[in-house]
Amino acid sequence: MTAEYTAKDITVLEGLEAVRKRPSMYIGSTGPRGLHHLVYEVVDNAIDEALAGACFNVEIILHEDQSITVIDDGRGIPVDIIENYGQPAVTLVLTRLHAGGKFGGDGYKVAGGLHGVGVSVVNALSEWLIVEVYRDGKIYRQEFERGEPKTELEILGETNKRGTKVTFKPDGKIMETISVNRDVIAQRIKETAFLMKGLRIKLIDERERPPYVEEYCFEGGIIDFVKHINEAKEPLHQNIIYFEAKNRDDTVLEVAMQYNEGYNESIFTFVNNINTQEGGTHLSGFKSALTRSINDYARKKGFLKEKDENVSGEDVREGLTAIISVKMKNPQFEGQTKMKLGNTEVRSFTETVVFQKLNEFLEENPSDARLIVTKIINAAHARQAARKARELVRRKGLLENTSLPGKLADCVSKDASEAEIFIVEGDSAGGSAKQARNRQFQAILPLKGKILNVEKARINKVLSSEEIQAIITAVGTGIDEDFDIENVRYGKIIIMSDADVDGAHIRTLILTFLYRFAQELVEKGYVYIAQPPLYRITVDGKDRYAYTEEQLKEILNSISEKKYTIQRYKGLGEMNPKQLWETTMNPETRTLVQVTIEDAIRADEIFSTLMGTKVEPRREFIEKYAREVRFLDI
Ligand code: 28F
Repeated sequence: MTAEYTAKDITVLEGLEAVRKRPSMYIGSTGPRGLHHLVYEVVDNAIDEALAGACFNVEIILHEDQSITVIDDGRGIPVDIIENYGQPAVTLVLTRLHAGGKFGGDGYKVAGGLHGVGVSVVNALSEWLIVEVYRDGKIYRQEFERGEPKTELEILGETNKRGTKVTFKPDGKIMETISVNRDVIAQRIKETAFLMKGLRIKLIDERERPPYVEEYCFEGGIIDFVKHINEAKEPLHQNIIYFEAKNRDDTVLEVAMQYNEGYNESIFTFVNNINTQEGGTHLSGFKSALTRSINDYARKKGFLKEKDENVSGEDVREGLTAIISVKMKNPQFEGQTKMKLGNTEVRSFTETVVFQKLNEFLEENPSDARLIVTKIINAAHARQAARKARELVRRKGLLENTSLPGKLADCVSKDASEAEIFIVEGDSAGGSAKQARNRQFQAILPLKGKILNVEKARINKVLSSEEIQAIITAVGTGIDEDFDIENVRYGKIIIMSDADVDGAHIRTLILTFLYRFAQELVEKGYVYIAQPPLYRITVDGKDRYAYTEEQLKEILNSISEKKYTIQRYKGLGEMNPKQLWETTMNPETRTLVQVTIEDAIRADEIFSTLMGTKVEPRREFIEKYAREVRFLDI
């Protein structure tokens, strides 16, 4: 045996141990996010088979014992013995780190972000895993424990099926939680189904009686995706613009787009079904083609009169919903989170295709074209007006830190890492909060009732709202193009509103504003929601607080014989400063819910549904989520 062989062997052993020792290096975290990564890793392998054109059905089953099964009807992981290793390919795939590409696996490979670490990582982090392969008329099976083979690869019998089935139970010794959130999985599966036209993906949750079953299959692909996003909005034109093209390297580009009556841009880009959240060459190619095509058309048809009059990139994207999906052999991912496509050839390919096909669409659909161009020219005019308004505001010093709003009760500390601001609904609650706070590090900004609904207004209108100006000035970062996180004055921006429907509305309005105009604050975890209690229960002269109806029941059960009084808080204003401090503001005793953007699409959906102009989807949403609205966690 050569020294080299021994060395290789050791590396492999270390590989699997390394995964168990430092799981976060491979799956990001051992919390819920990491757990879902394990599921995606296995699902993505099935989706890769579909990308290769070899699989049409995928099934995901969440079992009662918290194990998870994924089945596809692809070619089945190869089982032949690999030379030099003396083991079946499937065993190597499950026990070697990054074995995926090593044995000449071709076709599309998912390799972005945290995905594509390889199913061996899932195996290493599973209490047990069973793989079954249906291939060449036979059923193959092998079992593993914590990444190590417990059986040889055995032939169980015969079958006329094809495909791969993996069942695994995440290791509770490593993962903080092993209970998969069905909605999180469903959201992602749905997205994948949109991107893989015609692929049937079934989700079964056996942890419920009777089991919950949902099937996702979209014959329209990304056209259905755009329809879905625009469902809660008012489409500007009937026809969804769609095109598809393939280049010499077999790179497939698909674009679907439709304008709506709103003002926000919702462009989502994907490479091999991975959401490229930082964009990249496909996005920049699309943007420049869109701007060029619209300007050319608008000039040619006399919408733009002056020779040097142009609409800007921002103008042509106002109210645009678009999906750009690229499927390609060797994607290069760049950027901070490896979610930006780097391949330069994709830029020119996308730009050429989009320019040509968009020109065709505009020529062939003159009534849609007129609606679109008119909207864009309105946007350009509004933007010029907004620029003037902003300059005016800037000149007044309102976007800078020079003059803080009069009603802000600022804190003593100027250190953003300890300072926090409570944005409070109403003057009376504001008064209580001012008395309750620790003025060393807690600032209070009382707002007068409802703030402007920014989903329905353009930026100049937004900026002219007094309440919005107060928030901007107090927080210090500026907004939109002027946004700079360096200038943030507080490390925590805490929205404190009543625990009722009105309070939820105000909270959502503030969140919408922050999400649209200071997204980085949300992304970087600066934004929190205070959790005031619903009830105060007094027993033996001592106060206890219930934050949910369940907690109230628990407390009432636990004190069954004793005399008690109960107060239902209808608003923050009903609490005295001491109670407000104890329950909602004191860092030692309060709970805050951090607002995170897990998924820009979901957030966009929620905001459009809650804030948009259409009444019906909004009512449906509120009915569906009425109970959760209190903890709206986007
Ligand atoms: C339940 C999750 O993992 N499905 C998979 C295949 C198919 C092939 C493959 C997978 C070859 C040796 C690298 C078959 N025939 N579902 C899955 N289906 N992996 S994973 O090949 C892996 C490469 O090592 C496959 C021909 N080519 C590829």
